[in-house]
Amino acid sequence: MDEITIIDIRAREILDSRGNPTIECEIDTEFASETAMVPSGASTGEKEALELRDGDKRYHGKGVKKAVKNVNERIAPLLIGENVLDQRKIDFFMLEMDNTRNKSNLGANAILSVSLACARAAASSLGLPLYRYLNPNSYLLPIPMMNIINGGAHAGNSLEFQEFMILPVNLESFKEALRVGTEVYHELKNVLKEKYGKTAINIGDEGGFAPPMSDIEEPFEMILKAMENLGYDKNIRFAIDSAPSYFYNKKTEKYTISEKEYTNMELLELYKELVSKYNIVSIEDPFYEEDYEGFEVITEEMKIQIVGDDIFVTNPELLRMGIEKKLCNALLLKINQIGSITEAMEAAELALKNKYNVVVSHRSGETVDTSIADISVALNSGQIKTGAPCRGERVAKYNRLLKIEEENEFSIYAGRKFKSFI
Ligand code: 2PG
Ligand code: MG
Repeated sequence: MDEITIIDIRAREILDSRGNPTIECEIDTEFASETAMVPSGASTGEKEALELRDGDKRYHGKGVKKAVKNVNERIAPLLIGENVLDQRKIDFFMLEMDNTRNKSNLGANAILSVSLACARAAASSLGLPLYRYLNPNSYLLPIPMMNIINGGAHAGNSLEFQEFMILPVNLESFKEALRVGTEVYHELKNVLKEKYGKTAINIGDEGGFAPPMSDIEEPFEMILKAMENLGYDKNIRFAIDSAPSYFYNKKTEKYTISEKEYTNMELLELYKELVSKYNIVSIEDPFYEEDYEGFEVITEEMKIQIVGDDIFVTNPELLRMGIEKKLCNALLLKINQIGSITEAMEAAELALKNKYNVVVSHRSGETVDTSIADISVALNSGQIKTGAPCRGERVAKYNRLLKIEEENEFSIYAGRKFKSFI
């Protein structure tokens, strides 16, 4: 079948995992009806596509009625009658109608809700799971980067780094990896409770614990203890997302960690120390998004994965610049940063073609939409970042990956024999 007509498109305002409004879009074809829900970040890159919010009294200004209206009254009439299989054309129709650099006219949230619902409706109409529709040669189940200690903008504690993640590796399957990572998470809960008391097991936005720590080495020490208690020393690697817009001072161009100020090169030394002490295989956003010097030097000097999130915002143009300047060696792929499936896939392809790794990622404000699980498998990129194995909106993605693995006898778990990403 190469032509399946869009019969109806409807959007509505729903809530995300932080209780903020977001947009859900439903698309009907003759054969299927599918919905997509849009996530939302807290530590956003300055060049992300614009999330259209109402700015009035409702929901402290965060309502998305305007974006919903744009889908129902402007995008729907444009796309009803089009071929749902023509993802590229559908996305470009919306981009043309929007006609701005940052999607501020229709709203990136409005555009993405339709773009993603369109891909989901196309897959369902053909009777295919989303990953197989996006790529018939999907086979690689990703290493879950499980964010089990939260800091920065995602938690009410004093840790500057936003995410302390564990990667369960040297295991046969995704299913085993999820089990090992989850056991470490639960053991960490015991370790934290014992050391700091029960308030330490409150959780942050992505389901990781938010203990009252301020020393940057403490999270690693506590996780190490949990791993050792369980005998998983060989199965866990560490990754961090520094998300430094939270602790960077644009005026002084300094980074403040545990009340100490660092220049970018001093911060680099701190990273080197941490990497030599703990088994860290990946650092995301080690520097502020415009600190190109920091990114260039760290990518050159440290032979680990350096992931670009706020610096690239899933934008093919910015990624192209990064590739030329040799900034990072991996892309964090967040579809809502750019606002359409076509452009996000273009960014992923560009990265993979230039030997950059791709980490498919959730946002800190999420929904139970599981499309990113399928996208990570479709890209065979081998890495997904979707929080702790706790909180329904994060677990939904992990559970979806369990199903995908079960459906695919010939799939391979990306972390089966892991040495390093680089
Ligand atoms: C990040 C993300 C997701 P946010 O910085 O990588 O973990 O956070 O969605 O708040 O930008
Ligand atoms: Mg990040």
